[in-house]
Amino acid sequence: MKLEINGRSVEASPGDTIYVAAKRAGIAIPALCTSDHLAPFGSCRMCLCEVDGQHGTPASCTTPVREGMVVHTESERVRRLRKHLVELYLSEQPSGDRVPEPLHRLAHALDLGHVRYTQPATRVDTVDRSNPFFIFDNAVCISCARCVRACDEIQGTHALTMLHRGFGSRPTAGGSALIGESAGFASSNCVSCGACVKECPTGALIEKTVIEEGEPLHAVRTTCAYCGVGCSFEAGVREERVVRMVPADDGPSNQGHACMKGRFGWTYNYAPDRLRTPLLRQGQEWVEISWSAALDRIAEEWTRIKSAHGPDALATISSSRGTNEENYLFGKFMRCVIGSNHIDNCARVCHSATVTGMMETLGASAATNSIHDLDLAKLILVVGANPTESHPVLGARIKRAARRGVPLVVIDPRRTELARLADLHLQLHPGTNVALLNGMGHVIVKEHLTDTVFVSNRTQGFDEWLNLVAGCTPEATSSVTGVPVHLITEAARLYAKSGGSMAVHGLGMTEHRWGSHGVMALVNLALATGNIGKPGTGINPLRGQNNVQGASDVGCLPTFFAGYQPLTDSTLGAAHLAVTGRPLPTARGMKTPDMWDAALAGRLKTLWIIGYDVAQTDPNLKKVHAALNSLEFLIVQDLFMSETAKLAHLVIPGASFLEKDGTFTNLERRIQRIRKAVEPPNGVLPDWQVVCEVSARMGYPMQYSHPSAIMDEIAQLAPLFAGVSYDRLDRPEGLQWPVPSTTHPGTALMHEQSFPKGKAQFVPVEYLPPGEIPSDTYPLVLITGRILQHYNCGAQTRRTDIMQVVDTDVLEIHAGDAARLDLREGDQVRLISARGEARLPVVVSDRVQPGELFTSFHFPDTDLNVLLSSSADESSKCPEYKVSTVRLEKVTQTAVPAPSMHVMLIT
Ligand SMILES: Nc1nc2c(c(=O)[nH]1)N[C@H]1C(S)=C(S)[C@@H](COP(=O)(O)OP(=O)(O)OC[C@H]3O[C@@H](n4cnc5c(=O)[nH]c(N)nc54)[C@H](O)[C@@H]3O)O[C@H]1N2
Ligand SMILES: Nc1nc2c(c(=O)[nH]1)N[C@H]1C(S)=C(S)[C@@H](COP(=O)(O)OP(=O)(O)OC[C@H]3O[C@@H](n4cnc5c(=O)[nH]c(N)nc54)[C@H](O)[C@@H]3O)O[C@H]1N2
Ligand SMILES: [Mo]
Repeated sequence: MKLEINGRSVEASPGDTIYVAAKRAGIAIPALCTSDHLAPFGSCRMCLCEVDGQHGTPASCTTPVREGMVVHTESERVRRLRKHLVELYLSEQPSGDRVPEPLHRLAHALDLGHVRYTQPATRVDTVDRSNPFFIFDNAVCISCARCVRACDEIQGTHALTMLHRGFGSRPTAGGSALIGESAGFASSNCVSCGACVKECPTGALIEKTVIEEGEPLHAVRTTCAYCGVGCSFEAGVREERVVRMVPADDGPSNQGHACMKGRFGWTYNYAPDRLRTPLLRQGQEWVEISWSAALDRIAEEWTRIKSAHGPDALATISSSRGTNEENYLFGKFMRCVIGSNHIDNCARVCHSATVTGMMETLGASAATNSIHDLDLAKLILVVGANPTESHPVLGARIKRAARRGVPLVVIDPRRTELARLADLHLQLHPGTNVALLNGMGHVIVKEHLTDTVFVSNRTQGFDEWLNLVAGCTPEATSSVTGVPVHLITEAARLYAKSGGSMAVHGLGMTEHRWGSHGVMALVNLALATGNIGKPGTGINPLRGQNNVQGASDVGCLPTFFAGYQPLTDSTLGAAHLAVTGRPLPTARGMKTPDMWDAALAGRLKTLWIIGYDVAQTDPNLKKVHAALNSLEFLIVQDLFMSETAKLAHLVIPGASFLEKDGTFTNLERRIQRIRKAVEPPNGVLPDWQVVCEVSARMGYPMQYSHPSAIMDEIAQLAPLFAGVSYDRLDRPEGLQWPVPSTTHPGTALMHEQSFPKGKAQFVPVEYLPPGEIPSDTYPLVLITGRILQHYNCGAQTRRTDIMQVVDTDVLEIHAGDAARLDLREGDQVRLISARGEARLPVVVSDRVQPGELFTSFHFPDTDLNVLLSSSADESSKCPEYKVSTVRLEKVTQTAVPAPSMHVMLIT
C-alpha cells in the first residue's frame, strides 16, 4: 500500500506502523523508546505526528498505516510539541555534562535553550551498582521502559519492572518491588545478558568497563568465542584495549542478543596471569624462555622422538576454541610432517556420538537446519539439552517461540528452565533415551502417524525399525524410563502431527554408554514422520564449543580428512599430494582415549595439546593424569596455566580470539570471521604461526601470509568448502556449508532433495542399560553438565567478574534426599564413586529428581572428573559423563565455618 509522509510517497505493508514505514523509506523520526527488537510501545512520545483528517498527534510507532494516509512528522505543531517534551524530559534530568547524549542532541536540533521547569521534579537519585557488569543510574533514566521490555521480550527473564507512577516512575530489578523499594539487580533473577543495557537510550544502564575505561573509539566486527551459537559482536576498542562487547544487530544467529559470558565474560583477556612468555619446566621450577628457544625445543624433541620411536609415538589434540585455519594447520602438520592421523579434538568427548549416529543414518553429521528455523517450527523437541544455560541466545529464542504458543516438548531428567516452560516434560531416568524414543516410535506406528510417502521415497530399512518398535509398548517404555504412559503417548502424537517438528539435542543424548544409539533412535523418529529436509524440522545437535564444528570439519579427527573425506579416498590422496607435496597417511589415528592407553603402555612419548584442559575436563582423571605424567615431552599451548599446562614440560602462550584473524564455524554450519581487535600481549604468536614455525624447523615450511590463504587451501582440498573464501565471508551472514562452488550461496537447509547416502537409513537400536546401575554401595546417580555462568574448565570465566555471581560448583540434591541424609544448604559433602572422591557444597534443588544428583565441572578444586569412569559410547568413544553412581558422605567439620558461596540456579 501507499501513503504520504512529509510530502513523499512511501510504500508500506499492511501491519507496518508509520514509524516503520518512514524508517524504511529513509525518513528519520526522533524516538527514544522504539527498538527494532521490541514491540511498539509509545511511551516516549517523541515520534508523534499529525495525520490529515485525524484529531490529535498520535505516536507514529504505535499507529498502523492505512492506504492513502497523509502524515506529517515535521510540521510546526509537531516540532513545537516535541520541543516541549524534550524540555519536560530535561527538567527531570541532571544538568551540564550529565545530560544524556540523545536528549542533548534533540535539544540542540530543536533549538531548545532555556528549560523553564525546575525542581522538585528531578528524578530520585538512586544508583544500582549491584550487578557486577553494569550500573543503573536513575537520574538519567527517562522511564521509557525499554529495559523492562527487553528483559521480557528478548531474553524472557522478566527480571525488571516499572516501579511507582508519575515522577517517581522508574525501572527496577528484583527484590520486593511490589511493596516499595527494590533490592537491585543482584537480588533478582537477572541473568546479565545485557539486553537492557543495549536497549537503554540514555546510558542510565551502562557497562562498568565503559565507566572505568571510557567510551570505545572504534569497533571491530567479530564472533564470540564461547559456545557454538556464534553470536556476532562489535568489539569496542579504545587505546589498544577492548572496553566493551556489543552484540551486532545483523548477527545472523543472535540478532542483537547476547548472554552473560559473551557480553561481559571477555575480561579474562586482561587477567594478570595471562601467559605471556613460553615456560620450560626445569625440575620443580618454570623458567621463562624466548620464543625462538621454545620453537627450537619443540622441533628438536619431536624430531628426536619421531626418529627414535616412529610416528606413532607423537600425537596432537587440537583446540575447538581455536580457528578453522589453526585447526587445519595442526592437522596438516601431523599428516605432512609426522606422517600420521594421530590428531583429535574435544568433539570426542562432546558430540562424537552425534557424528557417528547421524553419519550412519543420514550420511552427514551436522545440524540439518538453521537457528532461524526455530521461528518456523510448529513444535520444538528438546532432547538432553539445556539451551537457556548452554546456548543462552538460542535458548531465549526457544522461550520466545514457546510464549508465542509453539508447543515445546522437553526430554530431560532435570527440571530445566525450558522444562518448566514446556507443554510436556518427559523426566526420564538418565541413560534411557533409546527406550523412550523407541516407545514414542511405537505410538507413532500404532496410531498410523508415519509419513508413508516420505518413508517410501526417501528412506530404507523401515521394516526393520517397525519390527523393533513393535515390542516397545508405552507400558514397557514407562517401566524403563520412569516416564508416565500418557506423556509418552502425548509427546509422540504431538511430534508426529505438528506439521513441522524441529528436534534439537545436546549432551544428554550423546554423553552416554549408548550415545550414538540415542542419536539414531531420534533420527529414526524424524525419518518415520518426515520431519527432515524441510524448513522448521530436522535433527539439530547443539554443538558446544565456538568452533567444535569447524575443528572436525577441517580434519582434526583421526578418522577423516577435511570435509569428512575418507582417508583412503584415492582422488583425495592424489590432490593432497599435489597441494601439500606429501602423501596423505591412510591409517586411522588414535582417538583421545586411545592416546591415554598408548601413553600408559609407553608407546606414545609426546603430546601437543592446544587449548584443551584434559587434566580437568576428561573423565577418569587419575588415569588421564597418569597418562600425561608418563609422557617424555608434553607441550601445552594455552591462554592460562591450566591444570593440563601444570603437567607440561613446555608451555606456550596463546593469542585470544580478540587478538587474531580467522574463522569459526557455528552449530548451524555457518562459517564466520573473527577479526583482530587488539594486539596480543608481549608479542605472543597466534596458534597458527606457532605450528608454521615448528613445521619449518622440522624441514617442512608452511608459509601463509594471512589466515585467508589457509582457508583458500582448505577450499581447494575439501569439496564441502570449495566456494569459501575470505572475500565471500566478509559479510554479516558468513557462509553455511556445504558451499560446493564460488557461486553457490551456501546451504541453510540440508537434505531437501536427497541424502548424501541417497536414501536415509533407519537403524533399529535396542535399549541397553547405562554403564553403571545404582547399588547399595553407590545408591545415587550423578549427572554432570554445565551452568549458565561458567564455561567448561572455567579457565576463562573464573578470571572475570562472573565470580561475583557464581564462585563454586555445587551439588544439587532433591529436598527428600537432603532430609534423609541430614544435609543442609552449604554443607560440604564427599562424593564417592568407584574411582575416587570429590568434595563440594550442597544445594537443595527441585531441578533434580529423588535419587539423582547434578553438578558442574567448572572449578578444578572440585576434582569432579576423578569420579567418572572411562566408560564410553562404543563406536564414537564419547564418554559417559551423564551417568555415574555415587554415594554421599557429610564432611563433619566443626572448626571451619561453611565458606560463603555465590550460587545462582537458573529456574
Ligand atoms: N554456560 C555454558 N555454556 C556452554 C558450556 C559451558 O560449559 N557453560 N559448554 C559448551 C559445550 S562444550 C557444550 S558441548 C554445550 C553443551 O550443552 P548441553 O548439551 O545443553 O549441556 P549439558 O548441561 O551438559 O547437558 C544437557 C542436559 O542433558 C541432560 N541429561 C542428562 N542425562 C540425560 C539423559 O539420559 N537423557 C536426556 N534426555 N537428557 C539428559 C542434563 O540434565 C542437561 O540438562 O554447551 C556449550 N555451552
Ligand atoms: N563432568 C563433565 N566433564 C565434561 C563435560 C561434562 O558434561 N561433564 N563436558 C565435556 C565437553 S562437552 C567438553 S567440550 C570439554 C571441554 O573442556 P575443555 O576444552 O578442556 O575446556 P574449555 O574451557 O573449553 O577450554 C580449554 C582451554 O582452552 C583455552 N583457550 C581458549 N581459547 C584459546 C585459544 O584461542 N588458543 C589456545 N591455545 N587456548 C585457548 C582456555 O584457556 C582453556 O584452558 O569438557 C568435557 N568435560
Ligand atoms: Mo562440548
